[in-house]
Amino acid sequence: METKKYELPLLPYAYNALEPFIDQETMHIHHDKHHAAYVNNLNAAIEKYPDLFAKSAQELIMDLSQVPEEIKTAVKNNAGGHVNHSMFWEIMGPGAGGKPSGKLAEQIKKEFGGFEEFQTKFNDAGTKRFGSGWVWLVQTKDGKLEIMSTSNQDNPMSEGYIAIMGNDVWEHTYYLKYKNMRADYLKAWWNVVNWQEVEKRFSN
Ligand code: MN3
Repeated sequence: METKKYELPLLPYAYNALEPFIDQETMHIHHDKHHAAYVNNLNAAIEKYPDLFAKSAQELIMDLSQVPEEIKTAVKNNAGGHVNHSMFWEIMGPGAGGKPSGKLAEQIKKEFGGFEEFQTKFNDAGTKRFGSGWVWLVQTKDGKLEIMSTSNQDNPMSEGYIAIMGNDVWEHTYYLKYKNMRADYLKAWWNVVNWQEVEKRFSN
């Protein structure tokens, strides 16, 4: 059987494209080292059960019961890291920011009271996540929006949610520029959110 290894996607813009909100050096370390390590570690784990290379990283984390016990934790962490970061690069962009539009904007207004209220709640959930993890806007099976946070590289897809957008609150995301001020990073991050990409992930 032919095995196709998981690959690190190219950053869809220049490393300095998100300046001044996310600095170039952070982007290099984050993409070229951290994300690359998740991909390499995922490949190393799956080598032992190469039939699993037929599944996408997303398929792996959506149903971890199909993954042998011996590599389950490695797959959860590293397929999660691969899926989460692949999304993260795509939902950011240069000259982005602003607000969502269309159906997503309407539903955010309906469920959170308004865009600013939504941002405050999202930032709050990201600030309160203890240690390393992610903060998410997810859609439930019945189509409702929720804000949640997860630890480590856990993805809400493993719990049956659709991940619409997520922000990485591991220190490696912000420490060079923002030091310990995670809340400042969370506020600045809205300036690089590519709402067109986020809206693609929202189904209505
Ligand atoms: Mn990260």
